[in-house]
Amino acid sequence: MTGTVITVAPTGAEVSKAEVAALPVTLDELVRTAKECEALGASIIHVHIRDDRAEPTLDQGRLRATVAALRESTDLIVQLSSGGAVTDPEADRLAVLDAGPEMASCTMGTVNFGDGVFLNRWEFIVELHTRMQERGIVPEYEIFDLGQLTTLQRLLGKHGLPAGGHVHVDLVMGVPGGMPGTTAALAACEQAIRDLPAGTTFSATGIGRSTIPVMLASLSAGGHLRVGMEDTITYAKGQPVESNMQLVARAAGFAQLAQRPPVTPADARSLLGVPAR
Ligand code: KMH
Ligand code: ZN
Repeated sequence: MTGTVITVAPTGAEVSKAEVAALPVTLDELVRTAKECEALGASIIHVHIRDDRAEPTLDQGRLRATVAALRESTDLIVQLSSGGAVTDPEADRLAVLDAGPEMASCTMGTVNFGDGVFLNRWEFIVELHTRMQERGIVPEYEIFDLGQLTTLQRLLGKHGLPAGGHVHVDLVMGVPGGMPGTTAALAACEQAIRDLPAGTTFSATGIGRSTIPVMLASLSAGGHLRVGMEDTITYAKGQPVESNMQLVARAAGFAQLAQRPPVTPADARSLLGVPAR
């Protein structure tokens, strides 16, 4: 596997539409973004949705409509966030799986998250993991701190491999409260990933100004990339991000320079154990 899986995380739950007008929050905006990012090299879309007031929501009807619209309009792997916003109750986060995504995120521990707490109790993690196993939904294990890789090792040891049999983690670096977005921290994670099942893959994203160091470190360590306005709203010092497409284009350019060009959604499915469409 020499190519790069590029995930776009276009919206998230934290950025305010009032402050960042380019943030895609309606279904139309999301679908248009998805199509354009696919054309630029993205193969996965990590989805958070918003309500009519552009506030984060886990409304089941909207989630289902979003999955259907993205599948209809693109070939991207649709990965729903089970993380939601820090205020979302566990029951609503589990119910995200009812919307029938191909993939969903599954965070490996509690972490301070700016002024909030992103709560992920062990029992909740086990429930998410086993429900995904039962339903054939492929998890992306979200890692905010080094020790969460050990939690993942414990989870797999006690409860078995995920649907599809392949383990894929995403290092979310530079969250205030989590690990820093540095080459040293990424290298420590890469070392710990070697203790996970053979063939485990990883992607990485750096929040805010750590986006470029993390992207370069991940490419050099054989990792994949996640970019998007969920994680980064400043393109360069004093220059706001214009669109998710701008971030995907930059990631695809770096991947090309690293001689690890973006892979297609079909190739990403085969790498990650997601059934072909
Ligand atoms: N919005 C964060 C509290 C995920 O999508 O799984 C959690 C998050 C992780 O974004
Ligand atoms: Zn997310």
